[in-house]
Amino acid sequence: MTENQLEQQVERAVLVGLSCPGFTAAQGADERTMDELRALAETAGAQAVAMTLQRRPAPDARTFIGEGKAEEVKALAEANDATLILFDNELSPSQMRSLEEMTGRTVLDRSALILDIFAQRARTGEGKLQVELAQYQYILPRLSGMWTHLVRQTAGGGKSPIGTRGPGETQLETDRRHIRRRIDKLKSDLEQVRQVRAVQRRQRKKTELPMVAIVGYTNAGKSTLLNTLTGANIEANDRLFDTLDPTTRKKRISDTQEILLSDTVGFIRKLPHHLVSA
Ligand SMILES: Nc1nc2c(ncn2[C@@H]2O[C@H](COP(=O)(O)OP(=O)(O)OP(=O)(O)O)[C@@H](O)[C@H]2O)c(=O)[nH]1
Ligand SMILES: [Mg+2]
Repeated sequence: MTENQLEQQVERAVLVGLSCPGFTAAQGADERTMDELRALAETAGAQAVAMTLQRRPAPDARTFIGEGKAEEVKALAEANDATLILFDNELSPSQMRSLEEMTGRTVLDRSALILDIFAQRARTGEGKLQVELAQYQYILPRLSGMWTHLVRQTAGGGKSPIGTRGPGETQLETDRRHIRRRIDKLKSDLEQVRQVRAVQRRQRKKTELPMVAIVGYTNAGKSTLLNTLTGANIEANDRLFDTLDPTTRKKRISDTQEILLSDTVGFIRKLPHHLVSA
């Protein structure tokens, strides 16, 4: 593959954030969360080509950032050849739709982006079930219109454009009831997985080994630490949410004492609440 072809595969994105005096930390955007959004975009396979942080007294009901700013974002996208506009804040379904109509570009918010990364990364059965559940829960209230123009492929697909790795198109646009049924099914499947896990946990408790978890911000070096301490062969990479399916290893810490050491999924600011259990 030539370099030119490679370049074409990377989606170019304009990053947008809005700061308002009345916003909570979870609602707002600032330089720090915008930096994080850039890292999230790169992890998802997009290149941030422009960035703008808007301040206004309150969000605009229709366009969120205000009509004038939306025009500016459109011009930025045109000037930079961007196909994608990524918001650091959560948008309402109708705001997303208005912005897509105004800019002629795919508009995604932070939650959609994180969901997309999770869909790329989940490896185990349980991880995949949880991501699919979170995707459906995110999509359900947004069904009317917004996703319909996106060409959706199968969940977890590798090649589809960012924001389109999700459940298939036909179900989404037409059948809310189908999605609700699917959500129920996923929940009951997960419940079964949980019961199996509970049994495993009880067995582990019977062995009476103390459990230690390595926790911290995503990309902090948790998996690397577990690898170093136990010789486990977990992937450790310089990208966000590399580990979604945590590993546990036994570790001898003295002549008489062994412990169980677990890797965990990293923290990030403003994680969409549907994804917390995942
Ligand atoms: N300079 C430096 N880099 C480190 C250190 N520990 C890990 N890294 C690097 O930091 C990056 C992230 O490490 P990981 O172990 O994958 O981080 P993590 O906390 O498991 O990240 P997630 O699974 O994404 O939450 C990798 O590129 C590591 O090589 C360290 O002590 N010093
Ligand atoms: Mg890790």
